[in-house]
Amino acid sequence: MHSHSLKFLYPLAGVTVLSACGSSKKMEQSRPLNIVYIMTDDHTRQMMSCYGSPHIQTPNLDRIANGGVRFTNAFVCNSISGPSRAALLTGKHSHKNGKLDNHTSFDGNQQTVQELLQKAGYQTAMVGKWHLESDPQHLDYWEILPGQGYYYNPDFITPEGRKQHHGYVTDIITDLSLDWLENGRDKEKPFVLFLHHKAAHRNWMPDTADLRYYDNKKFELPGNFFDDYAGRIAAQQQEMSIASDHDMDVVNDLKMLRPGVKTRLSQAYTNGEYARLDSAQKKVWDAYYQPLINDFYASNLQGNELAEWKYQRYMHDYAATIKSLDENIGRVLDYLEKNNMMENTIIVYTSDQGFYMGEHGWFDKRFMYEESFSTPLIMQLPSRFKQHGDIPQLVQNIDFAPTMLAVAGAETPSDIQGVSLLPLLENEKAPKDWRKSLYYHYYEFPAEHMVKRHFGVRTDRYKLIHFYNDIDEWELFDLQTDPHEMNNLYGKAGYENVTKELKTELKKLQEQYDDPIREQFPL
Ligand code: SGN
Ligand code: CA
Repeated sequence: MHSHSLKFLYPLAGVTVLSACGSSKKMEQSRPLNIVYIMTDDHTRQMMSCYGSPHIQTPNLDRIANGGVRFTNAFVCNSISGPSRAALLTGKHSHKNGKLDNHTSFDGNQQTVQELLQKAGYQTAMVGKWHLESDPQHLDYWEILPGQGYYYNPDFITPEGRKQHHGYVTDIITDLSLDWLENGRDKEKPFVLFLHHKAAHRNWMPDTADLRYYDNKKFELPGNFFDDYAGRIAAQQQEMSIASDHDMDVVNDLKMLRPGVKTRLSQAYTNGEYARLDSAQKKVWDAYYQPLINDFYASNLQGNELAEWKYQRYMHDYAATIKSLDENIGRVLDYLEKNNMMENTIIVYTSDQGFYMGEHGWFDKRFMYEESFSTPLIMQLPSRFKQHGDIPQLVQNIDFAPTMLAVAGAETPSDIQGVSLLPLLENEKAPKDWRKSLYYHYYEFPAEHMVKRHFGVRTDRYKLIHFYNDIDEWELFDLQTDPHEMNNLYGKAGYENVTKELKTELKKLQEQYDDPIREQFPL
């Protein structure tokens, strides 16, 4: 068996010949692997037990990690939804695919991975959060949420127009995906299924069935919850603080709805998610939240007590939202197992970026700090792959497209900037010349949460960030001695050489990826 471990890499021509003569079962085993690419929204490693979450268990995600690999250094190139999705589909950094922030529309006429996979004989499907504004192209099947979509009774956009489905979004996205796997696809062809969940995006609306699941849980406060942001100017000026009533809204985010109480975002809740609950759902919802609402307004918490209460409610609702997500991932795994598809399918689980679960006192993402720059990445692999367990190499979301193309045995066009992860999966020893640093560039400012524009470089040990636009600040962190990035070493004595080396590396990356920003800030 092992001597044939590279068999799935043969080109498309071979597939056609085989599929014309082989029995269907034999063909299933010898043709290129199927890809089930599951991407959630804002799901972070701190909330996955396979990444050692101090908070919750995610047993079905553990199944994926146990059946393959866990990347311990996976990152995004721009920590926000639309740009992350564009990087996935193009294999390019934001300045090359044109999707710099959530507000610009993605040019769908450019080369995409689903187009190349389709040409290589794959069936292509996309279900769930799309968030690229322009219409999907080169997908044999698609059913997507408009914009962020809703948790309850969500609308979907399809090639035939809009449809509303009754129920909870994580269930529905899974139902649609399983239905396509069972009834929609051409079973003679390999496929890629992009299964893109809305969970666990703000404002963290759990399934009514899971509302009480974490009720007896007290979530441990991160050590730097009361961070004072000393030495980090951009961090002082963000608007994503749990403690701030402006940033984290007690009604919209924490559901403390009471007649007469108006907050910045209370209408977003009453006209949005809350309004979408049907009467049965609303009954269960209100029965759960009303006593909490009564207690909350009666206790009149202030200061740190209020901040900690907000943290507990945030963590509770986020965790309960993940409960349904994990169960629905289990349904997908069960289906693939039951249909003997584990040996001809790679299952990827990742998120559009990481998230803050109270670290630095925050929710949301955007910063190049570890919690949001990183993204979970685990894969269930057929047994012919040699690699198992942890993969520590630096990888990035621009690597997904070339990885999928390599799995398909298709050529990767030279303008794709990521690299295939297959060599890391196939061999127990990683290639010696694997990349030594990663490039990051975030653009969405001024905008919600007010995270300044910045770019930077991360190596195994260090991170150098430059914040620009209406600010001109540098930050340097030693991740070995300061994993929580509290101590900005930039400009401190003794770090001159490290800084110089990192600037040289940053310059090299900006040249390699051809980021025009380098003309504005020559290094
Ligand atoms: C919404 C959220 C923000 C979030 C962005 C981007 N506000 O605007 O908190 O940062 O989405 O998220 S909300 O009041 O509408 O919930 S992303 O994952 O799509 O990039
Ligand atoms: Ca997101």
